Amino acid sequence: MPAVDAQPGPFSFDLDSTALVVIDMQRDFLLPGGFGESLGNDVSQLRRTIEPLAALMAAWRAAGLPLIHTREGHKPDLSDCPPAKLNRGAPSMRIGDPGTFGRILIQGEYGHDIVDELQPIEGETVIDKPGKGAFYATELSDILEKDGIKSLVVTGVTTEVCVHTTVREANDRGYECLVLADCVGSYFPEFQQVGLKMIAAQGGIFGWVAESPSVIAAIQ
Ligand code: C5J
Repeated sequence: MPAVDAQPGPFSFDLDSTALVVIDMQRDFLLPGGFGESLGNDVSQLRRTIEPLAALMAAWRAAGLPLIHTREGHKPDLSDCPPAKLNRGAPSMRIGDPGTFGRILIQGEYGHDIVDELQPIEGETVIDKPGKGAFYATELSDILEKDGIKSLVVTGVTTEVCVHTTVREANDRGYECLVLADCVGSYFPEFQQVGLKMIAAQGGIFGWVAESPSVIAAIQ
């Protein structure tokens, strides 16, 4: 059973029951000129994850292990977007408005899809989720159960929002979660730092934290 150096201690996982989850690496969040940047965010804080994540995905695929992508977004008629989410804050652009890359966070639009460097390949699961967590109103739970998955290696954006929500949901459902610090990103450096600390604090209150090279070495 491979094990990697992690916080708060070694993370062991079985190759037959571990999936890599890549959360919301979408153009709307990551591309310069897109929705994320329109909110005043520094997208370079997210874009630094692309290279290590591409290397991890290549190694994961080479090892023949299951890879699951998620995308946050909504139906074109916004029927799955609660008003509380749609109307939150005072952004210059809202979900569903026309943006640089099509209607913002709307399924089927260019901006809603995953960045070119990390596009899914045939056979990989893509979960469309209306919420921050990947379990809420999706088929993820059924897929993991059907495939006998017990551990998740979690990557993507943003650390303190969709990554945290998903890891907390997964932890409550009994999954062991390893979050990779170099493959998750926040627009806010302080949230990145504290977000990672929160996961591994108190003996790993809802997961472990490591770096991707140690996982790549463990699966080769
Ligand atoms: C946010 C996400 N931050 N994927 N989405 O709205 O974290």
